[in-house]
Amino acid sequence: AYTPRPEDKFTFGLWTVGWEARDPFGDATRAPLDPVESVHKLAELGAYGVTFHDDDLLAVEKDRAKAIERFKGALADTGLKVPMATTNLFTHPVFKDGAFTSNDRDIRRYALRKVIRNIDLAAELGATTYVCWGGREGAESDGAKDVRVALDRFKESFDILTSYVIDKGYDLRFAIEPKPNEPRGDILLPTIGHALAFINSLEHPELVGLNPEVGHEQMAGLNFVHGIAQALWHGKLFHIDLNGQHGPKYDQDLIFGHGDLKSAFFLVDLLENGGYEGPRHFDYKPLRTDVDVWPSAAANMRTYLILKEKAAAYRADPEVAEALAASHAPELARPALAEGESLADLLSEDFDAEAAGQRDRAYTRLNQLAIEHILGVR
Ligand code: GLT
Ligand code: MN
Ligand code: MN
Ligand code: MN
Repeated sequence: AYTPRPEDKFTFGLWTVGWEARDPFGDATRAPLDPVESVHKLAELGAYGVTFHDDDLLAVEKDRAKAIERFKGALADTGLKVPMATTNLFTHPVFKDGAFTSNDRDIRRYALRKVIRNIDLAAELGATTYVCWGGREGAESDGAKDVRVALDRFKESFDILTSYVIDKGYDLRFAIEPKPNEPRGDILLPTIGHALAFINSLEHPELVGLNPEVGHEQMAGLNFVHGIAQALWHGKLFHIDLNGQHGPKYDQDLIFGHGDLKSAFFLVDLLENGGYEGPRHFDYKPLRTDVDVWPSAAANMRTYLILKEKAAAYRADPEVAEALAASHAPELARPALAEGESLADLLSEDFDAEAAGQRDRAYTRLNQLAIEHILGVR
C-alpha cells in the first residue's frame, strides 16, 4: 500500500537527490550525480516525474546540447515526465545582488535571457509550470534598495515572461516560490500572502500562481496548511514544494514529514481533499551525512502515502464526525444571510451573547483524535 506508483504523481527536483551537500561551513560530501542516473533511479522508485534548473542538466556533461540529448534519452527510456522546470538565478556571482531586481540593468536583461532559454526547453519537454524562486532578490540593509522600485522591476520581469509565453503559444504558467530569508538577509515576496498580493498587480495575473514550500512558510513562523488553503481559495496553488522543517531557523529542507509531522498530516489531508491536482513535488535535501541518497528519496514518498492513508482514516472515523458536529463545524458553510433574508432581518434579531459565550467546542477531542491516528493507535 505504501509503494509509490506514477499515478501518485510524485516528482523530484534533480537538485534534491543531486545535492552534493556543500554548506556554508563545509565542502561537498558527495560526488555530482549524473541526471541520467537520477531519472532512472527515480523511475525505479515509482516517481512520476522529474524537474530541473537549467544548470542542473550540466552536472556531469558540460556541453548543453549533449546534456539535453542525454536527458531526453533517459526520459524516453523510463517514461518519466517533466511537469515543471526552473532557472538557477542564484549560484553564479553575477546574481549576488539579485537577478530580476539587480540594480544593474544588464544583469536583469541577462537573467531574462537565461530564463527564456530554459522556458523554450521546458515547453519542449512538456512542462506546464515554470517556477520562479527569487532567492537572491533582496537585501541585507533597508537602505540598500528602494523596495518599491525593486517591485516595479520584479513586475516588469513577469510581464515580459508572461507575454513571451503567450506569444509563443506555450501551455505554461508561472509559479512564484516565496521564502522569507536565506540566502539574502531579507528576500522580496517573503510569504504566500505577499506573493498573492503582488500577482494582482501583474499584466497577466491568470498566468502567475504559487509554488509554496513547507519549510519556507514555517521559517517565517506561519501555518503552512492555512497558507495552502488560502492559495487554493484564490485558485493560485499551481505547484507545491514538500519537505520538512523545525520552526524558524535555517532552511532545513528535511524529508517530508521529518519536521512538523502533525502539520504534514493535515497538509496531506488538504491536498487530497482540497482540489489540488498537480504533482506532489519534493524539494528536500538528503542529509549531509548520507552517502546513498536513494533511501531518503523513497522516504518522502512512503511518508506521504502513509499520511494519506491516515488522513483518510481520520476523515472516516465516526468519532471525528461527532467531534466536528459538536463543534458546529458544518454551520461555517452557511452564509450569514440566507436566501431571501435581508440585512434588516439580521439587524433586528434577538441574540443572547452570554449564553452563546458558554457554548462548547470539541477541539481538544478533535486534536487528540488526529494525534492518535498519526500515532497509529486508532
Ligand atoms: C533552491 C531553493 C528551492 C527552490 C529551487 C527552485 S532552488 O534549491 O532552495 O527552495 O525551490 O529554484
Ligand atoms: Mn527550502
Ligand atoms: Mn531548497
Ligand atoms: Mn523549493
